[in-house]
Amino acid sequence: MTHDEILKALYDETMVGNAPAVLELTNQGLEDGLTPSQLLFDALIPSLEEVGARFERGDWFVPEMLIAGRAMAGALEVLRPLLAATGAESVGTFLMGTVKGDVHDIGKNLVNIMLEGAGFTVIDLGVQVPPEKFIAAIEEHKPDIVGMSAFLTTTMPMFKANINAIEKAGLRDKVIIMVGGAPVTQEYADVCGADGYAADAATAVRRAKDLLAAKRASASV
Ligand code: B1M
Repeated sequence: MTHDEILKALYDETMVGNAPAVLELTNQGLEDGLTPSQLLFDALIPSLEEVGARFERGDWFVPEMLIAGRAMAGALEVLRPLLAATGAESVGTFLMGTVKGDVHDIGKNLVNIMLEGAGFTVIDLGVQVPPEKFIAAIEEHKPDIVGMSAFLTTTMPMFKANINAIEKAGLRDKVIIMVGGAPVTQEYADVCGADGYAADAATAVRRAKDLLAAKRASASV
């Protein structure tokens, strides 16, 4: 198979949720010299975007989204060690979770992988994380940055609820807060009182590093 054929097959098999084929094509692509980024950005992510578009049009339903998501998650497990750094000194601690009421985690997991790849220590609280769990984890792990993902317009208000709870617990000035997820915008992040927003995993890493550098610089003057 040519590289284009592998990418096309990976796109197609992810869309129909054929997890064994997705795993095989991911491994085959890597063996044939495709990079993890090509597999992600030229096949896996566009495929899930198309699944979402079909769901939105009413052509496909939740089970189709579910099996496509599972197939993508299997591929991510193969790509994780290739994208994540090995043995690099930690540049900071990032506490991450998908907000209460929301079970989407593929995007969050991808952000985590890219953060690990950039040298962050990532503590992942999983999905459906309520405010009290964020607070307990901030107290326990003392992270530099708290990241929250929301993928539904109905769960985005949890950002503000979490930030209010963090403020009430007296922890707001101890952490940088970043938000993200498919429906989130910079404007929404500003309204919630977050310190940072990013539209995708690569930008999230850059933004995290910039925010941390700015905080450390202001602390040292
Ligand atoms: Co659902 N879902 N889903 N879903 N799902 C979406 C999000 C949706 C956009 C589909 C659509 O209508 N087009 C829509 C939300 C509409 C809206 O509110 N605006 C939707 C819906 C409606 C629902 C349900 C309500 C459906 C129902 O039951 N009727 C339901 C809700 C369940 C719940 O959470 N309570 C539901 C359920 C599910 C499944 C469980 C079946 C499955 C999730 C599987 C899983 O995650 N383990 C699923 C899936 C797979 C999707 C789509 C198809 C794919 C999501 C995905 O993984 N994308 C999605 C459609 C779409 O997004 N196009 C959809 C790939 C991923 C790499 O991208 O998630 O955007 P993304 O992550 C990006 C950025 O957002 C960013 O970086 C990531 C990597 O680049 N980012 C951050 C993420 N977090 C960040 C944090 C940061 C910074 C950047 O800083 C901290």
